[in-house]
Amino acid sequence: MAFELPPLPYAEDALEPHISARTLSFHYAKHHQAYVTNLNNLIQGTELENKSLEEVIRSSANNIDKVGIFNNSAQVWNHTFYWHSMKPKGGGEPQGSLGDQIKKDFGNFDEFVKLFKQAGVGQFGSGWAWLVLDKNGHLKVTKTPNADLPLIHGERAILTCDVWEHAYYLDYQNRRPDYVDIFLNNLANWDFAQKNFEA
Ligand code: MN3
Repeated sequence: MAFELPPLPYAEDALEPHISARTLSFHYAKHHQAYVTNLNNLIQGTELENKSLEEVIRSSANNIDKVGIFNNSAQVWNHTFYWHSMKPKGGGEPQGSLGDQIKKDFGNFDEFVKLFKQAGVGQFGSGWAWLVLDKNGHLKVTKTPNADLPLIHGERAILTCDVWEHAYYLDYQNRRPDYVDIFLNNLANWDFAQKNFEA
């Protein structure tokens, strides 16, 4: 059973003016689709064919013979998670138990913002900025290169921002800091993050 490109949780122009329909269209219909297509081609006829996406990711992680499978399966997962990490009229400070835990683990929301921005801007080359729940139940900000993701580090993903150039270059060119600011101020989907926190 082949993997399929999951539907976007909103229209391609829903995040304008912050992320253009042109960016979202290329990112979803070309990049995300390519990871799905590549993954299906790589696992066709192998023992991974009928595994869940998470199982494929775990079994190919840190395996020199399965680098392509890991990269594509992880990127399929990362992008689906990223679409849900944003929403129209998102951003700002979260309320509820996640908001409380952020204050507890980071001291205050501004400190989280500072660390998340540092992670996104400071990731050299392609990668991801994350809010995760670590093994000890503490919230942490991390960054990962390329397709790497919290799942294989024993951490639970709560929220992510894609900082590959394809995520922002058409709209922001080299201004990655502006894109990460906009993500935090106008796009971050704290309802989704709260669900991941409670899960
Ligand atoms: Mn991407």
